Amino acid sequence: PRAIRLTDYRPPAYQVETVELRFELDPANTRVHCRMTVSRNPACKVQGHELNLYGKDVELVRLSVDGIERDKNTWVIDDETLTLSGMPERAVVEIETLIHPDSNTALEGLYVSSGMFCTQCEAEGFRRITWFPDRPDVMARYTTTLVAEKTNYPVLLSNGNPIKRGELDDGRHWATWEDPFPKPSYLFALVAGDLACIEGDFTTRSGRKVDIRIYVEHENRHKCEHAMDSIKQAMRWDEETFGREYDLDIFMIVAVNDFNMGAMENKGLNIFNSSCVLASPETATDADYYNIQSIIGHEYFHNWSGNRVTCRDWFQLSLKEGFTVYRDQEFSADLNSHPVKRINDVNILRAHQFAQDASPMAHPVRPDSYIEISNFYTVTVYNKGAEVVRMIRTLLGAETFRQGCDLYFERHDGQAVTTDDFVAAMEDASGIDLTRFKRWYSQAGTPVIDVEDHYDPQQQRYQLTLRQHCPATPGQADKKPFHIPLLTALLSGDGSPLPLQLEGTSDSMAPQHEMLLELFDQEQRFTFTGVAERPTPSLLRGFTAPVRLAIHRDEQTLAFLLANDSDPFNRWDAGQTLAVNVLLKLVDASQKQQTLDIDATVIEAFRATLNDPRLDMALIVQALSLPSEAYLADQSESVDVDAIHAARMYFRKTLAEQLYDDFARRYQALQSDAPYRFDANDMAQRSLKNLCLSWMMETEKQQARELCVQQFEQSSNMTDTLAALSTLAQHDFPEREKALEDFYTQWKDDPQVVEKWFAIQAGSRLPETLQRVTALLEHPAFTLKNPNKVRALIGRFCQGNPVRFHAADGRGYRFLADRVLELDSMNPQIAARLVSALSRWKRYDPTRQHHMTQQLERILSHEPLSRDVFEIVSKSLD
Ligand code: HT7
Ligand code: ZN
Repeated sequence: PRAIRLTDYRPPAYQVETVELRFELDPANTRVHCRMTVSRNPACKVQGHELNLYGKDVELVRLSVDGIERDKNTWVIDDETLTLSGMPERAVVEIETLIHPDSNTALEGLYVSSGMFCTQCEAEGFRRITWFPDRPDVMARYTTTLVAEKTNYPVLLSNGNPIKRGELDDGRHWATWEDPFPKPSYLFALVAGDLACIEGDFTTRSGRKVDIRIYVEHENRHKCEHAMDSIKQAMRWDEETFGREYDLDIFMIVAVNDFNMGAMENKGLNIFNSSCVLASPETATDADYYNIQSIIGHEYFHNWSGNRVTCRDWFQLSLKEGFTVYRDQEFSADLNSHPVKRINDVNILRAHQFAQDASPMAHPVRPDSYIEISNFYTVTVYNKGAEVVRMIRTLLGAETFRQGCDLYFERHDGQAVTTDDFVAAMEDASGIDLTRFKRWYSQAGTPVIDVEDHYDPQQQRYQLTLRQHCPATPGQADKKPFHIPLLTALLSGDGSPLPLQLEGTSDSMAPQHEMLLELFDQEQRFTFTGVAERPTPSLLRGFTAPVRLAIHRDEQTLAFLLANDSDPFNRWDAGQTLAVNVLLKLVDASQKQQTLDIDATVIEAFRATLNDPRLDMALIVQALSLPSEAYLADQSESVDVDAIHAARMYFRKTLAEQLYDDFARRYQALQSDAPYRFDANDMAQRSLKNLCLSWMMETEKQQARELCVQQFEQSSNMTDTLAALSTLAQHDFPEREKALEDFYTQWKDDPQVVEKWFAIQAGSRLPETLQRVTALLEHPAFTLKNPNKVRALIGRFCQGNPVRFHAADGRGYRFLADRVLELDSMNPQIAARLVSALSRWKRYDPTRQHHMTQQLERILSHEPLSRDVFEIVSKSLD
């Protein structure tokens, strides 16, 4: 397979003005008629009258230009590209194709899921429907007619507004939809099926009444209230925060059971994985409710950041994804809690994106080459991309940033643009030069900032020396310095932030207690004057840049920051660093087979946090959640999976024994009979209660076991039931099997709950987990054809259970490779996501390295192999 490069980008020779599509829907053979008006693109400077169309797995029945039938000799097909030469300046091109939705297991293009037709066209799925200039910079107006048998497919949907419908005399009916907004083909969608419709409405601030419709399978109609509330919240929030209004008369969401990702922002017709829409207190957890709200927000916000203004090419993916993740993060924070949201987002970034940046798959936020674009829907493009937007907001200030956004939307409405265009709008709105800042888009890797400080009590001067470097990444050995915003405070002995005066700047009227330091060069020195005592620096407050801080702080300093820092993020971060330091010492002791021990001050710091009445409950939960094994692995020179697991287990058991009474007291005090509400306060209470339960269970005391079983049996909401069940699943007690069985019997008809049941078993740290997971592959509720089931069982085991997946004899790796090879011909996107669990083999000991590379080579030698899996495996072995 060939790599596609950003430097090879050329504007298309032809633009498409209008597209008329007619689908005669039939699961085995769907006939697609596409009529498009094309014209030469003035932006294309090369001479020539060649129209390039892309197609994959479509049978070409007929092709005509201006009504004249063309035969095979008048075009050339090379792989996925069909080139029609001798095209006039303007023409009407008509194409008829046959496709086979019921055998489409890749879930790209048009396919059948639980008896309904649906589509997924991003990134390059439209070419599986018809031959078409399937690239994001070709934007056209679509009119779509769907024809289908009426009893099985009473609901016929596409983008835009419904304009006509009718019946045929052979039992079929039809509907025509018209989308007034020009869009790229990746935003095209259709749905046909027997679905229930839940209706709501929203009046925009300019007075437009929008009908909101959620389509789901009939048995799920009672699970849509939260999604409906979330849509209205998102519509309101985007008006208030970004001044963006909805622009069609209808906004629709459809829930689909078989879906490769979470959801898709098709214009006016968002298609969602059922697990990201459906919720009821009995079947969905707080985390599900939270997730649904944020994903609904995310897809809705794409209506502007992605649909009205879209990407010129797929290298610009972060233009819409990074910006939209930033927008959904702010939405969730505004509706729930800012510090908790920030902590969760940084946890994801550090555990997954930093790891990707340090792997063979490292790539810039704007990649410069790819083999298969589906492999670039990554934490780097999404989450680091969001951090880049957040840094721009930090540098410009909230108000100017909003002006920059307004300018960007106004300037580029209806266009397909680049991340450079986004940054240019920010520069023009603010007058700030972001030339160097743009390196965040083009350079991969996580910068490291070394911190050195010096205090001179005589001069009352405090000096911070900051040096940055960035490790090499594939194809980028040397990096230029990044422009890094570092929000900083200096804390006095009692924890209050000191007034700040930077040497060389004039006195400001109101003294600042927090200052944005901007790092541009490899080394910079900041000198603060009038500092009356040796301060404790509080750097990178709120995590203002996606960097690693290399700063030596002893346990006393970290404990001080944990107790006193006025920035809630840094307070939490100090606690995490303290825990990491203790855990890494335990790892070291475990490797040397020394006795393990934890200092009493650490235990007392945890006790004080648990019992602090002033602390927000949600923040207590964050503070008492130990760094994950994945994060500890990232912090280690070379990963010793078993020692990391042993150290973490020892920490959990010791702390649980020592604080048992405190946990039990809090657990009892947090009991409540109130009906379930999705509300920040109630959620914080439930999560603290369940955190106490899981710590108590580490002691394996009879009382804890009984409480856990009691909660499992008596709770009326899935958050508490699942918390009890997941805790039980970690312990080899007889209660465990019974609970797992009872749970399945109760919920076997609810696919989303069955997914949880698979995931809990796959995530168990018990030694027999791989055997259990292997046996579950044969379970009647499991199928490789459903991505949610694959993610729940195989994904959870390989990506969320390090100690069992990385078994020293390589069983876990062989299991994964077997599944990847089985899946590759069915659904390459999902196979490629799974195989990335083997990418970081260099971080492990020689025996594991050998087992991992053996499996990677085994996969690579398999024929045929999809582009998706080929790219990940070959880059991993490079
Ligand atoms: N823009 C979408 C990305 C996407 C996708 C969604 C579903 C299935 C396959 C997909 N490939 C790419 C989702 C989003 O980020 O909003
Ligand atoms: Zn998105």
